[in-house]
Amino acid sequence: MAEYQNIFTQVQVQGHPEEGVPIKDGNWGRQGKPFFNYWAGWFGNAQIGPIYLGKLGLASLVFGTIAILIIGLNFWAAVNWDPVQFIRQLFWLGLEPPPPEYGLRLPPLADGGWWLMAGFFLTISILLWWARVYQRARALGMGTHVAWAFAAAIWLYLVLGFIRPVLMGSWSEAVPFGIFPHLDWTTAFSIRYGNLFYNPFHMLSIVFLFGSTLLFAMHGATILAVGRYGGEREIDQITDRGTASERAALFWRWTMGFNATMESIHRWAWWFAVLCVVTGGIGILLTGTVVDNWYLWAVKHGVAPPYPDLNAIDPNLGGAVQ
Ligand code: 07D
Ligand code: 07D
Repeated sequence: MAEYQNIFTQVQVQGHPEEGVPIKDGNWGRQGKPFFNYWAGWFGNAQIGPIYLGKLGLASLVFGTIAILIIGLNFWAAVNWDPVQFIRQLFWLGLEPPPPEYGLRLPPLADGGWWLMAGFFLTISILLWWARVYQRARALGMGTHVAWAFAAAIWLYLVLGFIRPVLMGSWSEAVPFGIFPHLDWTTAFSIRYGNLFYNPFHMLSIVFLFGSTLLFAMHGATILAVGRYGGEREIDQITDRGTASERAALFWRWTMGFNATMESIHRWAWWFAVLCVVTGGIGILLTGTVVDNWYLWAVKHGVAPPYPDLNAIDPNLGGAVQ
């Protein structure tokens, strides 16, 4: 009985390494001699490699490496090239965007120029990786769902670091590079614009974030629970509904009156994940461009009750009491 209470993969099948389907002419070959790793087998497939690098993959890695080098060297310079301090302070080091006086102009390197350059290279790298994801899916005759989900995340990334700063007319609006500095930016952004909790798109984004984890837990748990009937062979279960699929569906229909299907649960998952960043991007785009203070916006629209006068201070009015 207990063997079916599976959390980690317990059965590892190892045969000859699988090279994968042949690729059409004109594409690169696959790199690396495949090997097996026992620990990889606990979490996924025990076979590591070969990997398809390709022109896009290589170009993306080159641009990404340049971005990381610019960021890393700036961090290191900030601690006077001391390697020990670099490691100790790594989480606190930051590469900041240019100050507001430069607007969208090119700033000197030491005054945000490096930030602009790193952002440029990072963005190229991410876009190239997106194209690679798209092309690899097409080459395998798959749908491009992964690429479009990734595009949704890139939308939020571009809103945060490019589209909104351009609309606001200043690079200084963008996010700094750095572990804690980017968290400080996130808090400062919320405070500056009157508390992001009152932004309805932040609310929606949270719904989809929390919803994604809930759906992921429900789906993962359900499939593991019917593992003894081959439930994880999901495609078989869609085309030839076996007892695993029937039981999984009945479980939810009997528990909550409604059940997803073997196919639709993956559409639920895709949409929840995608909508988290799509709604989030809309929320950030509206902030400072259309709405200057989400708390006051919420009061105006009957979302939040007006607090006693003394508590509502609008930072945009230099701290004047509303
Ligand atoms: C688990 C897949 C693996 C990915 C990982 C991230 C880097 C950055 C760069 C030192 C789930 C790799 C990280 C390559 C190294 C330098 C310069 C994905 C998984 C492990 N954040 N954020 C993190 C990014 C924003 C926020 C962690 C990126 C916004 C909060 C990590 C972006 C806002 C918290 C990180 C980005 C925001 C974090 C873990 C880009 C609002 C945390 C991420 C490109 C959305 C958490 C110390 C993770 C933390 C955290 C990376 C953008 C808020 C460093 C790359 C501006 C509140 N963010 N973030 O697991 O522990 O993602 O921070 O937009 O609490 Mg962030
Ligand atoms: C960042 C998409 C871009 C990432 C890409 C990845 C690499 C690395 C490396 C593989 C994450 C590129 C990857 C380069 C490759 C390797 C190794 C997705 C990103 C392309 N908030 N908040 C959100 C909550 C507060 C604030 C979203 C909760 C406060 C700001 C989410 C709370 C303040 C922003 C969310 C809370 C505040 C957000 C992010 C609770 C701070 C955003 C969704 C309970 C004091 C972002 C509309 C996401 C957004 C965002 C959750 C509180 C500020 C739902 C649960 C009130 C400024 N918040 N938040 O998936 O979209 O991000 O807002 O308190 O910008 Mg928030």
